[in-house]
Amino acid sequence: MDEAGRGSDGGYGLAPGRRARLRRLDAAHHLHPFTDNRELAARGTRILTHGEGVYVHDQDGRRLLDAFAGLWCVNLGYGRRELAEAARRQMEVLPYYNSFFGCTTEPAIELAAELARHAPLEQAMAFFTSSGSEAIDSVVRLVRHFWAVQGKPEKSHIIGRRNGYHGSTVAAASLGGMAAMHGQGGLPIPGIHHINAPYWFGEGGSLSPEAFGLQRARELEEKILELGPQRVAAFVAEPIQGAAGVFIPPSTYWPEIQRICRRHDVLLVVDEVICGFGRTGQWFGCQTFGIEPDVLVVAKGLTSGYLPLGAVLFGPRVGRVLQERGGELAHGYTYSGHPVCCAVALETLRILERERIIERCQEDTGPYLARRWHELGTHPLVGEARICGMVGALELVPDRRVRAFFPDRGRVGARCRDLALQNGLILRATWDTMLLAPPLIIRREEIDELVEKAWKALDQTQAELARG
Ligand code: PXG
Repeated sequence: MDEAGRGSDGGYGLAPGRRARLRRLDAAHHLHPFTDNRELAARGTRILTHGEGVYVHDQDGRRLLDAFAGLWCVNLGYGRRELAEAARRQMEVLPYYNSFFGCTTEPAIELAAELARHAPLEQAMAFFTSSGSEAIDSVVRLVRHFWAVQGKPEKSHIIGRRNGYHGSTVAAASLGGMAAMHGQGGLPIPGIHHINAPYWFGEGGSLSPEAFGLQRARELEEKILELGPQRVAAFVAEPIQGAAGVFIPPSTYWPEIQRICRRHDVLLVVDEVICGFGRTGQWFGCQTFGIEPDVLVVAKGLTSGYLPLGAVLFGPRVGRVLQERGGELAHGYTYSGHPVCCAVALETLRILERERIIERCQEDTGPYLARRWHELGTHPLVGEARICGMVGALELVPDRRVRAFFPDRGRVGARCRDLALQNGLILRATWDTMLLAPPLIIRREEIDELVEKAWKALDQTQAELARG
């Protein structure tokens, strides 16, 4: 790297002195989320400096293909000037006003209406938050309120899934089914229950995917009957479980869940924080899986990750009750309907439509990515390659003829992730499952590069395993 910090591949990194100073300050003053902070302080953090398209650049001026869209969110890719422009315009006109006390702003109104136009809900009503976690917390409070104002305060229990991920606030982490998260901070809170996930590769045993999907869906009915349907407010689930390892459910799963929720009058809340806005090849995961939810939760791709924004979208049944019989909603955030975030979301939705990005994923890049991803499925280290639209996973296994994990789960996945990074590719690992969620704007030649680099990382991982 030269004095200006120009790296070998032409990207601008950080000059060595500045890089060292930033790392020192980071280690001294910054606690990182989902990170062993002692280990990180010793190693030194990786500092990303800028990005364009599907690439980000790091402190050393290395250009990395981001096959994980930041954190499942930068769907339009990096460096979109229109989004920066939308934020700048709104900041100049009106940087902030609240949606309390009978007020709101133009972008909040327009965005609520646009979301209602796109969402697979009739006459949707939006409640805005700053994140997916806050949106899930809002769901917990507002669905309980929905039943309470109809004279059913006891209909308050909420069912989620083991290894589901719905965020990190107290209610969202409780509703999620991550054991490590429940182990910190005294979770889960009361009134939250979990059933097993439709993770066929890991837990399907000798059942066919279809039979297994039905079996796992019927756990919901058992749980509802155990608690008593009159006490169950809602079931909350991701169309595809993302953070857990991209669990794409068998085809039998969602129709059965839908039937069970209807039969027992339990609200179906679908967490579209990852799946929403094109990730599964349609606007919403609900559409991909034919789900008709009562409530839908969005964040991440809503602004392509450019600003923090989430929303709960209520279908007519719940929305109307909250509006007409909910009284004063004793719930809300300073930044509910933040005009700058809403302006950026509006521009994000406009770009998705104008550039036909979701259609392109559906008709062209999605099928191409699927074909190339399945090629990775033939690698000797891979037990299964699965993909739905622009989200996928590879299961790394010791013997690809058997659906069984490595004994020391997580080590091989972490190694493969690190080797991919050395090759200039950002992939995420959950245990030994490699996860894929590139920006939706990824082009065919970038998909080729992604697959080539992933294959190389798999080869290198396998070579290391062979050496023992
Ligand atoms: N629901 C789902 C389905 C998510 O994936 C949230 C809610 C919470 O959103 P916020 O905006 O509060 O983070 C998420 C977030 C990972 C990882 O390791 C995934 C998420 C967040 C952090 C890490 O894959 N998803």
